[in-house]
Amino acid sequence: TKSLRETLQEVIPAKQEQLKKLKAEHSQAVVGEVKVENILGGMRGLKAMLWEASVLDPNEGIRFHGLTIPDCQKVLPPAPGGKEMTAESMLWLLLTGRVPSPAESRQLSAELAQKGELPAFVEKLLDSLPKTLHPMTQLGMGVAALNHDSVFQAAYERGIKKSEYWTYMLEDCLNLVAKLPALAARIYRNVYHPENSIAPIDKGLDLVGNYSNMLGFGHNESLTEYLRLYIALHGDHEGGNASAHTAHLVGSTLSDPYISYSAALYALAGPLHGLANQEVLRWQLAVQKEIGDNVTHENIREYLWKTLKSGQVVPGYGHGVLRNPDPRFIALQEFCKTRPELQASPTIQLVQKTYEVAPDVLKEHGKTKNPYPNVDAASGCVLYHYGLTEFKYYTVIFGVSRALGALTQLVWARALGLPLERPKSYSMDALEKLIKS
Ligand code: AMX
Repeated sequence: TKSLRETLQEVIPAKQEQLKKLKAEHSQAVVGEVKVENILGGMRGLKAMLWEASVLDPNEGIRFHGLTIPDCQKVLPPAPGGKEMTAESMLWLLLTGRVPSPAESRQLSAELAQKGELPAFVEKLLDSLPKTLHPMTQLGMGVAALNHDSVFQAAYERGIKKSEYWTYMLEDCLNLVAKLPALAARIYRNVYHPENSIAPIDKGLDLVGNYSNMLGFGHNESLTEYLRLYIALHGDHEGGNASAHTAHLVGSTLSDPYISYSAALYALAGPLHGLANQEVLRWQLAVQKEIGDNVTHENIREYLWKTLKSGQVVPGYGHGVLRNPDPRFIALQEFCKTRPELQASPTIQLVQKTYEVAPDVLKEHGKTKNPYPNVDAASGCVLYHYGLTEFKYYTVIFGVSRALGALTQLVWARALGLPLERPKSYSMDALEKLIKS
């Protein structure tokens, strides 16, 4: 059994060599062109970023180091006694490109559990915040405050060689992943259940097992397994999405991982990105409130049109890159099929029924390039069914997860010595001049 650090040390030289070769042999190769529509259209489709851990294909969805979601479900080790891949297994894959053995995955679980407690001042900071402050705002604040103990920042101040950056980054990134469950659970407890105490970290449990425990749902094996799947699946979605890109951009200034990821969380908090799962549930509950539990396809069609005609987007549908149903959505739907109690839930049935109607409505509406569901169309309903009903909190769970990919890239960016990110911008006047010249 190798440690994560040893494994990374083994794989980094080959990647550094690959980058060197790309620079030396292909620096001037053309892989696309920049059109005015890219500049005006939020850089959609522009091939302009290096991101190691995953690549998103518009039709088949995400692959993590070449592995599809079903591949990962087959090969990534679950928690002892469980079936779903763990966050640690996914993190190991993302960081190293290798599938960990069960022993390696467990060893990482033990390390994270060891590092999982929050400094007292961060607990105090969270406890002092008003309950009415959005949980995502609180999460970003807590993550930023953890930079008090950044080993990268301390080492940088001391003066270290560029080739050593990644080792300190890795240390910070593992510390942050380890502390996210305690941070996120404390926010949940403070905002929704101040009467409850928080379970201590169990050194024998995996990261999400502990998270579920600290949230107060540890007794619910189904929910814990769902959270494992959810957190592994949401871990990375290549580099251009707003949260991952933000972490990368801020990190490129050599900010430490805590403040880089804090910035990313505030990108995730927007309704077009991570807040969509909260919006989906709000939409579903509004439908149920108006129509009751026996919602027909016709009811849903009418409701979808009502949403669209009022100028709003249908949350959980559409995507910046995907052009087919999101395989993460499919994987979560499949999870529901394995449990009769989930199949009987009106909220979960509504997700399925909406899926049967919405693509045609969105096609007829004719605006979105992708009329199919993204992961957020399904992710909240299972949480809701199992009693995690505070949907303002859902994006926090996404935020716990997205750290896996965003932090992985920070380690790689430093291992590869990637530069400060600094694209060129133009005013409309300057752009017009450029077009004429
Ligand atoms: N309902 C209604 N209209 C939609 C739509 C939807 N679900 N998705 C896209 N459109 C509209 C856009 O608003 C845009 O309209 P405009 O021309 O009037 O501005 C037009 O269709 C073209 O948009 P697009 O190129 O298909 O999408 P995009 O790349 O600009 O945006 C996304 C992608 C996800 C922001 C968009 O599809 C959306 O708003 N979806 C609903 C919110 C959502 O589910 N977000 C979660 C995404 C996944 C995630 O990050 N978690």
